[in-house]
Amino acid sequence: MSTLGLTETLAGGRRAALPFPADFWWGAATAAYQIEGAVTEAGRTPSIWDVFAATPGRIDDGSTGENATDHFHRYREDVALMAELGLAAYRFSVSWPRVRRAGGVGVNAAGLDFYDRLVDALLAAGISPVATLYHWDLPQELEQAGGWTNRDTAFRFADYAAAVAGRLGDRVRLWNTLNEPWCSAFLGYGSGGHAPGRTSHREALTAAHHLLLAHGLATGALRAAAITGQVGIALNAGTVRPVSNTAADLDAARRIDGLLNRIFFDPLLRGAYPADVQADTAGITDWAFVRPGDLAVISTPIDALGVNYYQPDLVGAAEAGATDPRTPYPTAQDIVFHPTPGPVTDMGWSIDPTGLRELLLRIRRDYGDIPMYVTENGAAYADRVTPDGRVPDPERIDYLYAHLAAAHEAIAAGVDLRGYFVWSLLDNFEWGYGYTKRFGLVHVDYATQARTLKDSAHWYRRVIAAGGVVARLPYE
Ligand code: IFM
Repeated sequence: MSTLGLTETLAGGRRAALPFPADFWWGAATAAYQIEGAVTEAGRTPSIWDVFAATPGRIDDGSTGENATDHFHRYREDVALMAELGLAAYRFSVSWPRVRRAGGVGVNAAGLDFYDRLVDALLAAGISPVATLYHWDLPQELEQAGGWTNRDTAFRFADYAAAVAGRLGDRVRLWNTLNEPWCSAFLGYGSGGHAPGRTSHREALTAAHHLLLAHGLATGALRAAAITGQVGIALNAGTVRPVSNTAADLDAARRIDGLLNRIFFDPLLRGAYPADVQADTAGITDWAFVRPGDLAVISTPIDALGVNYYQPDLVGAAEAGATDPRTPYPTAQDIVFHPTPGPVTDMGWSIDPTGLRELLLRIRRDYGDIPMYVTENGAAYADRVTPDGRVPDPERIDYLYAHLAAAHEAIAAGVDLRGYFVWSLLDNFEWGYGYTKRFGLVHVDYATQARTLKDSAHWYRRVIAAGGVVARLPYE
């Protein structure tokens, strides 16, 4: 990676106020269930999200991903939008229920055909394909067999990874085995806010381990398939801050950091679970699900780490009655999450780019100089198309500007950051919030499926063209 200098001259004689390395991947990300629709086409089988979303009361607006943004049929139009933005890379997820055949015997070639066409379209547009193998859409059949609490699911995932690698392994440039396994485990099996909606802290911890095992097995399967790209995982890691320096608040921050970050980083990058997390959760599980050899599989070296960052956490010891009874954190019954002072997005998430810089530096300090990508970062706002056909979203431009500036600082401080993916390319199905939250660079009218570039998309196009952040202001 080149050393950054503020006076670096960019191609065409233009200067970027915050220039990034010349080979930096400017990207955008999506996930299958959030955009594809076409849930019964080409042999796709049901996923846990089809079942969860169809359950009354689970999704704020009562919607599902049945049609979503119809990307399954409109992917060529969407790739053309990516090309218009000048994206260097596009991170999408492969839907396991599209690739798995009912009953689990063999592979659904028609499902793989879709991703084959997508990857070819990306390459034809000069965009590097980045594939995530699991972005939360477990085949429902596997959930009926125990889901991620069943160790066998990890082995089925490795089979699936091998099948996808057999088809796309010659063209995908970067693989993410899993997206945000914390959400799959602790929201899916702990708080129940995500599919499959189970509420057992013991099951959540079991699921976390089996997800990690699945990652390690899949990493081996990808490499055995002689893929040409790199392998990594995308974690929703966070910066956890104590609300004060009292011993109780410091301990609350240690425990949340353990259950959000170290429970994944340590086995992946050090080959061991953190002893304090195991001790803290000893009353919930005996960790017997960790079998001899598992940690060696989980710590199979990866090429790059993906970091999904949205906001920091501010935590402290709880006052009586202040805790969230449905906390996803197994040992957080006496911990409270405080709002970080300052502005928030439409999700109510605090806007604090210093958390991103801190997180990237912390990973490097504690786990070594591993190549990293910001695999997700972005903000939801209540965007509207104006009568003149524009979508003004100055807050999103501010958010992206500030986080890119933080990423730039991290690179300048020595972090080997190789790319940045805006979440998201398109407005989409935001899980439990349905279609009520808009994260896209591109506005989607769900009635007509019309796509409109928001001001932030025009701004991002200029950033990409200049190779760095040129201005905080909207586009010219
Ligand atoms: O939409 C999600 C995405 O699927 C995973 N990371 C966070 C995003 C915003 O909530």
